[in-house]
Amino acid sequence: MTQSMWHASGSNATLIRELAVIFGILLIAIFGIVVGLTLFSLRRRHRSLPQETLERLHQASAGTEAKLRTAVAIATGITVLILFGLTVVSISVGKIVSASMAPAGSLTIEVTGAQWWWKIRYANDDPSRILQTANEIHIPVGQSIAIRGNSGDVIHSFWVPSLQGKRDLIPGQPTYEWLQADRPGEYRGQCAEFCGLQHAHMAFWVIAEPADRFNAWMDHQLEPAMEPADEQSRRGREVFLKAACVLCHAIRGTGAGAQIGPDLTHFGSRKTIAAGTLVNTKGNLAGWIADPQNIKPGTHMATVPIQPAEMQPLIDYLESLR
Ligand code: HEC
Ligand SMILES: [Cu+2]
Repeated sequence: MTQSMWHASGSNATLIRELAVIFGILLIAIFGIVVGLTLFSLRRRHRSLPQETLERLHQASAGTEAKLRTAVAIATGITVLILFGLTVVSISVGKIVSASMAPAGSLTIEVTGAQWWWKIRYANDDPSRILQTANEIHIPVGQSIAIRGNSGDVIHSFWVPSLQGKRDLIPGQPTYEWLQADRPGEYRGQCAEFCGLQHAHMAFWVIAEPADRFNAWMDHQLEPAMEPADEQSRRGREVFLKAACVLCHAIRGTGAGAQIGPDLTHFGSRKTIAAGTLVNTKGNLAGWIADPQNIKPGTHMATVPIQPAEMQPLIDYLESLR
């Protein structure tokens, strides 16, 4: 599914879409009427009237004046009523959509914006079930999800048009909201607050799936990274662990535990590379590691020199982290 507020799949998104429809239809209708009347009166003006008719019109002008005044008063009244109505509708939708308290018992997901990717953390009272991941949020369909937003650097904005309205992520000032997907699906989200050079390449996916599939995903993600299945991947892991990658990335179950960049424990299971910038394929991954600055100029991932012979094992290893 693409990223579109017209494909609403959650109650808040549906309200926002309905608001847009009401505004759209009403304003287009008014625009049509105004343009129509303008064209009509322009045509009438151009018709030249004989002298005697003009004189007759002048005499009738006292009565006509009063009629016109009433017409203008009524039109003004209607305008005020419409504006008032739209204001009330708009404010009520805004109030519902920006309600920050999720229903009790909701799953809480902490979303931290970073230039230019998303750190995702599933909160849990049981520390062994806290999950850290990046750029892809899985949620159970039909359940309310509390989102606790934060930022590590500048102001970002969390936005999944099919599921909710925008919510700013502000450094040091958590923001709260909740969302729910009524239908299973893959919903694209995007940072909606200009946050620097790669703002446009700061996307993510929300994947809503039935509870049993979500639970299976969760259980699997909580596990440490898979052991390399073959010699090639084993070599790849060595390459990763002795290169500078470990200064920024974590792969649970190995010695790599840095939190500067996205957690890569189950990187191979994600749809995209670098916050929705590239589809997650071996070829794209090779391009990304060889020259991240070329793909995403300004990105905070450094170019780490990798020997040509070591690139293939490294890629095979990372893609095997499903
Ligand atoms: C200086 C810190 C740093 C180093 C060193 C570094 N990375 Fe990164 N890496 C990042 C950051 C930050 C991102 C997020 C970039 C973005 O999306 O703008 C990232 C993104 C990635 C991604 C995409 C993750 C995703 O979910 O989209 C992969 C894969 C990756 N790095 C692998 C590597 C490998 C392999 C190495 C070593 C060869 C490496 N990185 C070295 C900081 C680093
Ligand atoms: Cu941003």
